[in-house]
Amino acid sequence: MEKIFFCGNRSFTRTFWFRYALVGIMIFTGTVNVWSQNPAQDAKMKWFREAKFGLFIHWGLYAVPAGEWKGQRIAGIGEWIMNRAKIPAKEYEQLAAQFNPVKFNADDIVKLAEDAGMKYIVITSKHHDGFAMYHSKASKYNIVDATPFKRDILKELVDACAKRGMKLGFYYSQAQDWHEPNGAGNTWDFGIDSLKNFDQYLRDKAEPQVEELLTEYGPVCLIWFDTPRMMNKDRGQRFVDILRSLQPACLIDGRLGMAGDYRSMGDNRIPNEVVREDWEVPATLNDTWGYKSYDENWKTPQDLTFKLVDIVSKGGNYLLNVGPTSEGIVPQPSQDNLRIVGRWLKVNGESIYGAGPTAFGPEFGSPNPDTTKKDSRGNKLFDAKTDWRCTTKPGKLFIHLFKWPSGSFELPGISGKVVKTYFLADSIHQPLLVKQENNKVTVSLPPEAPDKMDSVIVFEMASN
Ligand code: FHN
Repeated sequence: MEKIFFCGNRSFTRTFWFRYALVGIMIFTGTVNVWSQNPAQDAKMKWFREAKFGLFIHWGLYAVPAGEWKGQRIAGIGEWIMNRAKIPAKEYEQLAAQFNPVKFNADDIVKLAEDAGMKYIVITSKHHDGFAMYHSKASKYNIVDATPFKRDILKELVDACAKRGMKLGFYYSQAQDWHEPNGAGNTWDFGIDSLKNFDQYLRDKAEPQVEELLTEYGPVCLIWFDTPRMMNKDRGQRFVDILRSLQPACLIDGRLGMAGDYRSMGDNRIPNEVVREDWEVPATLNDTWGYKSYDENWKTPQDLTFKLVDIVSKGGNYLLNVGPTSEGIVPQPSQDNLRIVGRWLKVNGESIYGAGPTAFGPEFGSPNPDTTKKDSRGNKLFDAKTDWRCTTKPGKLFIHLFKWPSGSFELPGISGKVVKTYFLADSIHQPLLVKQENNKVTVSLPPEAPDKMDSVIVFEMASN
């Protein structure tokens, strides 16, 4: 029978700890940090694996109604208002005449991403409503030809990103297009999707528009396809061919309808444990992507910091969204909360950018013993623990403490020799008092957490 070890109020078997100790040894020596595939793919994924944190921008005509239609608040996410309120395409189209975001300043947005510590931006070039936020030749339904604003905001963002060394990618709704009779999704004007000539829509609009994005806007770091309704292998492959021929370095997300360069998790869905491949979680700051004037359900900076660390410790990237208003302003709470995370990252960025996942695992929690219980989506329950997380770099463990322990912190399952321990925020790296015995390290801690959001302790490990 296996011996049981206790940690806090949980118990683990010897095999369990042995498994994590082994993983730990590999990370300390730098042999695993990214999910090695093949050298060409590794080179292509390099910036993404380093970046870890990106800014998503959902911006379009839906910012004008901002969640209300004809005096009624429309339930659900703001950019879906056309669908939720079943607004006829001819009526929704008229929003373009009111779209005049004179306060938009590309440099301010890129600066916000930079202040937040984000390394890439992905903006909606065309969402499901079919409206292009750039000067498209394939469809006059675009920001330059159809609005009084007449400015190509993607061009402005390209220039602002180039100035600040920020990577830029484009969200493109390849399948749903509620403005087009043959696009997927608009059943209230154009009837059921299965009777549409979907390939004609793809050939006339979606494929030419993706070509435009890849030829007129310089190097594009990724195309973020979404909701692959009606997509099949042939249709997906046509987009892959366009991308590979025009910009082979451009990444494809996980929602094209066939394999991309990385996996896109569900919206706001952080996996329970480490996922050993390239992945990203798209997430909201409140409960909508496109601006809704009355959605004030903001996540706190503490929560955002925890989520960022949680995601990195599981091997992924965090793509966090803002929804600018119809004037082109990012809501103040979004700006404030992102900048607080950015200030934490300025001090603790070494533990995030280019960092690998945890060397442990038990800190995430464990599946609920009652396997018959399910969450609202039908998934088995997981009892998550949130006291601490671990991110790694060769030779270093970064222990993120979210709940400050009294007196000391115990880290079981370490087989290598700890040579130095200090707070990452401490510029002189003053050593902390450490005791190491029987694969367990105990660090003595001051009474108060140096950082209320997340105090990071660095463990430097001996190379053998
Ligand atoms: O339907 C869209 C939604 O509007 C939003 O763009 C999100 C972002 O991940 N993607 C789809 C739903 O998953």
